[in-house]
Amino acid sequence: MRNGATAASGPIAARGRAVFYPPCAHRTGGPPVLVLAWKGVRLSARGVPGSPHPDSRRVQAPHISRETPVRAAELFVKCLENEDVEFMFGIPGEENIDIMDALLGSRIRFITTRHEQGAAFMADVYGRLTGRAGVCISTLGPGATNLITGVADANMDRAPVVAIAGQGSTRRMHKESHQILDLVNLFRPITKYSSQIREPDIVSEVVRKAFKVAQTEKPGACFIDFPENIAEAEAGDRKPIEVQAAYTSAPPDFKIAEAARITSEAKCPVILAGNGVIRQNACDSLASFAEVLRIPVATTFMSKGAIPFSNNYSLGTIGLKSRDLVSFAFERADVVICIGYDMVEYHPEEWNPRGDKVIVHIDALPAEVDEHYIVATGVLGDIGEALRGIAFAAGPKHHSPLKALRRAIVEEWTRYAADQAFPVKPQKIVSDLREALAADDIVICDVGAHKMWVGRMYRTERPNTCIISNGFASMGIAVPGALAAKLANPERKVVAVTGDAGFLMNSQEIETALRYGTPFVILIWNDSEYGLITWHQLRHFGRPSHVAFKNPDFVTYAESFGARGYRIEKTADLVPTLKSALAEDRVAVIDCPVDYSENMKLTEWQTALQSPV
Ligand SMILES: Cc1ncc(C[n+]2csc(CCOP(=O)(O)OP(=O)(O)O)c2C)c(N)n1
Ligand SMILES: [Mg+2]
Repeated sequence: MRNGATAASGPIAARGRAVFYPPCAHRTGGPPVLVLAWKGVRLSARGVPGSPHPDSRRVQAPHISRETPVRAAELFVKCLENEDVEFMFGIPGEENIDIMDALLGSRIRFITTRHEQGAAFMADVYGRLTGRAGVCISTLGPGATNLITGVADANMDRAPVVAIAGQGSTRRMHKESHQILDLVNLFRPITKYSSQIREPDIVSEVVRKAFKVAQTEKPGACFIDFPENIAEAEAGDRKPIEVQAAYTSAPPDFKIAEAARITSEAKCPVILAGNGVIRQNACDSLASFAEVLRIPVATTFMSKGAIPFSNNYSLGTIGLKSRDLVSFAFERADVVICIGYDMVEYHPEEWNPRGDKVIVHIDALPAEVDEHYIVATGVLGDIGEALRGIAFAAGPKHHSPLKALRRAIVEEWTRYAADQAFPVKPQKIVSDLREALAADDIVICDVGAHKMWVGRMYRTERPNTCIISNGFASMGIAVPGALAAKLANPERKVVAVTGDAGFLMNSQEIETALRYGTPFVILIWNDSEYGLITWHQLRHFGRPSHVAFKNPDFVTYAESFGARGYRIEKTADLVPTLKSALAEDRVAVIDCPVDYSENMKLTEWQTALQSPV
């Protein structure tokens, strides 16, 4: 509770100073808002919303009179605007009401979610797609702990995020007190920077630092804890700090020369491209590098689209723990050129089990220490500059022995296009999804067996068109992530691909999406199981253990929100249903039965696989 007052409820909120604000002008013709303050009590009366669109409730900044000192919460919101924050995702609580109130006067669009985890995943995917920090906010205690999974996901997937939590007063933090947790320490292991605003004077520095750290290579999550008594205190005439973007310097010439020499001497080099290539906008440089030097490229799950699959030097995606066709490129290779690669995405032991590969490491930062990743040379700095420099200095390969491998991969990826078996084979779902979507459209994939198939076989032509969480790899990201992707890219189609279990972890955000008028498609792979875990169990023990469950009727469930529901009854319906769903102007849910007997068939096929090169 704040200053002995009860929590704000209903249309009247009490707090503030002795100033009267006239009714505000409206941005979107919404209801009038009257804000009145008197003797430490501020009253705000809001009319009944006239329009169902939540934006209609947004109002322009009340004119703050000269006598009104700026509160720290108002300065905080100004600092967020200074960082060009477009959206904030979250749930209001008692201890963040000063920020919530200050947001009424802001151009920042607030997205009120139905779970803090949803808010954090939205910030996560927004950050990953735009390179600018996604922002999420919760109240203290349970609100903040609900943020944790999404914040950890962003941090490990190198997505810039600034997470904010309201906090109890600093006057009760030294003792046992209702809902108080040491949030700064709780968030420390899952962020790059975690700090509390202990004085109104430091608001601008803390916010600037959080955004700078979150957005600088390697990006990640930052956390700000904002105690309620500091948020409501006066901040005087403090201003936001000027935004100065950090830059990555060019790599040193002698390192470029060393990498060029190793590349020229290599007999059968292969490139492993990671998400850093996409983050640093080096995709075109990667394609030129591969073409000029005639070296094939495999991408990780998180860098799908870093090189177009239609490029003859693309070997598709590597990421399964088991041996796959693309693995033979690494078995054959003497030199592996790792570009923007993070081992959190795919462990080097998987492609360098004997530790005998010559590794060229090209990235913004030095490599993590790992006995399977001993680098011959590290080229640190701007990735595009490094690739251009090495391509200029190195000699091209005359013929890559890996060309036949691409033919085998293309053949495997296209074999299922006409398959009509029902339930639908995973390969066929991936193939139909590709057929229904344009090259620029966006897939947000959840975590499960479906992710293995999408990661392995979904063909991408552009970066950031297939978002897969493969650092933290948390279930539940797809539905909130799709909402954020649609907000960030309103002109593109978005599909959340999810398992039946992951879907129900954050399906409540369908309501959020409908409320904000953000249409996207949710494609549920329905197997009534934690399918990936079944797959692991069958591989290790030959039998499943406690992985089955029953699903609700997903079509009725979708319709109960006001979304559109579709059920796939035969395989031939999938493409037309996807196209109808994509044409909807609201959220559409497709319940697609999947035949996961293909999982173990893939395992058996992979075990018997002979190298085509
Ligand atoms: C939040 C979270 N809990 C548990 C896991 C471990 N896990 C990974 S995949 C998976 C099963 C996913 O099931 P479902 O969503 O139905 O997808 P399917 O594997 O059936 O395609 C589980 C439990 C995880 N990655 N994230
Ligand atoms: Mg499942």
